[in-house]
Amino acid sequence: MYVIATAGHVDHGKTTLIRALTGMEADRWAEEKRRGMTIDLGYAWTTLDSGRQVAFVDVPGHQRFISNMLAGVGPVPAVLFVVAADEGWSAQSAEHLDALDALGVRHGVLAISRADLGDAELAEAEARDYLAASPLAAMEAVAVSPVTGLGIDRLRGALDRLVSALPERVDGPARLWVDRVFTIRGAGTVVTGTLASGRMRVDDQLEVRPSGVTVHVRALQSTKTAVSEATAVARVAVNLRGVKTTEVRRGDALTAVGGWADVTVVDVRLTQTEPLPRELMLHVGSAAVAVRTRHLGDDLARLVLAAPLPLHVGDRGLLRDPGAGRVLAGLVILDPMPPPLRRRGAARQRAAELATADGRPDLAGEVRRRGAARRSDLVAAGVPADDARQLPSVIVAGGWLIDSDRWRSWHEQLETAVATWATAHPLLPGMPRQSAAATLGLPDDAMVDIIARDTPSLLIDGSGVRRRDATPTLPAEIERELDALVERLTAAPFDAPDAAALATAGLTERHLALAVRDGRLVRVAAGIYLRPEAVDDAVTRLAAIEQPFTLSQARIALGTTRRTAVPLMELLDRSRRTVRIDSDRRAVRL
Ligand SMILES: Nc1nc2c(ncn2[C@@H]2O[C@H](COP(=O)(O)OP(=O)(O)OP(=O)(O)O)[C@@H](O)[C@H]2O)c(=O)[nH]1
Ligand SMILES: [Mg+2]
Repeated sequence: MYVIATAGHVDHGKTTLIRALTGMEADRWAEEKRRGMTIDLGYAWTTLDSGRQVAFVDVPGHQRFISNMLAGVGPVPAVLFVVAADEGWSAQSAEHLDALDALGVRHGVLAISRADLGDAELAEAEARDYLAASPLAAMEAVAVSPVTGLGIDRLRGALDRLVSALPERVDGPARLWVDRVFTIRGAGTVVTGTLASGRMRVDDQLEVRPSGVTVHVRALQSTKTAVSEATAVARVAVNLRGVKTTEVRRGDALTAVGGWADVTVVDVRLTQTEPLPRELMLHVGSAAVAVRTRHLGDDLARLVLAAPLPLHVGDRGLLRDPGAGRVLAGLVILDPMPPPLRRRGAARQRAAELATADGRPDLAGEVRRRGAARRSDLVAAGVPADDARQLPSVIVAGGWLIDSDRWRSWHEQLETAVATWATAHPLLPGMPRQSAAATLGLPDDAMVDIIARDTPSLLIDGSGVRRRDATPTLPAEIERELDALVERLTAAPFDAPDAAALATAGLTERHLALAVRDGRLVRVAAGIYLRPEAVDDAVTRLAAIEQPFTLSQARIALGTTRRTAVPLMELLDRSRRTVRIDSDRRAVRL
């Protein structure tokens, strides 16, 4: 199926022409019929001579309903532009052309309508003047009059040629821009919209954005016919399970899970270079969202959205000033997840980074600009990452795609950072992840692990990153106290000093932990340290007494107190040197 939107000034004959082409009435509301004027979007369809099916989204021409017009045109790639022969080019002809221009619509047919009432040739010539500078300049024109039947067959032929130039389908994750929501008794919530990319099937799981509600497709219809699958671009009615009608509205999108993200900040290339007013409306698809603009330089700007939208690199939109009633610029999304601009000069630097970006997703370029990015984030931003492994400049590691130059320099920077850290903190076991991530400016703390594990000279564990050959040095007076402690434990192997004695000697947990790491002590329990030899020594002594033995007999054999004997015996149990016979007796394992 192909989808075409109408465009043109109020009363120029759009709806009448759609009726002549399809036999369907696009004005759905009683008020529209009474006033003879389109207020909201209308839908109709027909099959052309080639057998191709075309659905029309008929828009209102009246200036007051421009938002509805934009919601209709936003997701649609082609236009039936209607100008009345008797009235000629008019205010909303110009406004609609501005909108189509801004959205980059390049495919269209010009219908010079009401040809029975005026000079069609003159009207066409005039229209061509206005169209000359637009991407629609070369569209085919047909003079028509639904009243006399003039030109309708020629118009059908022109529409056939128009759609033959359109892509048969638009791939990518599904995104349907919602324009209508209603309830069908017995079936529940139905939304209709233009499926602008991807496909939908019955039973698919989808997300409603921006609400985030997860829904299932209960049934699908296209042109009032039940289908099991619809592919973009198409007009689709989706019967949903899992959502109330009050939870979806025009401007929302139904999206494939994992294919899209909630975007609130975008960097865009505009169709003009003038600085923009600060507050504008952004129109994309069927959505309209207030934005704050920030000029980055030349034709580049950053937009901060008042509400999130599912946007991809390359999406087209337009900025409108509702106060002035004017389309100010068209735009293409260059980056739907841009970095924050914090430092002075960051905007200019950002503009330089985006200088060559054109809205076509470029995986290597995206990874280079970011240094590193999660594969899933890139995919949700509209940058397919399937060939990441084929790109020489991209390293694939742990769900991340990393630029190879950045990867190398991060290795060097991490080694330097760890060395600097070790000098500044001789007693700490390693540089904490967060400090390392902050020093290198990494996008995520977990990246420290990925880099450290790939650096032969570094080790990473629960305490952080350190050099593999690191030997933290203790202050001289602490060394002396440790020597004294070891000497004391050599003379009396099981007479572990208590907490007070350790504190008096100035030995902290951290000092003792380093001595343990160096193999000078073992930690039996919190605050209880012995020489490593004491463990074997204890086993030998215990093996020499009668088996099994009680805790008290063990304590006597070792010449120690309960305070040391209890945790020491537990240590021997844990290391399977002794075995518990019952609640108070053990034996040495042979
Ligand atoms: N004589 C004649 N009248 C026409 C022709 N096309 C449309 N009209 C009349 O022009 C008036 C406006 O037609 P519509 O089709 O409602 O115009 P529209 O462009 O849909 O108007 P909006 O939706 O309000 O923007 C109606 O009274 C039509 O009957 C035509 O070819 N010849
Ligand atoms: Mg109409």
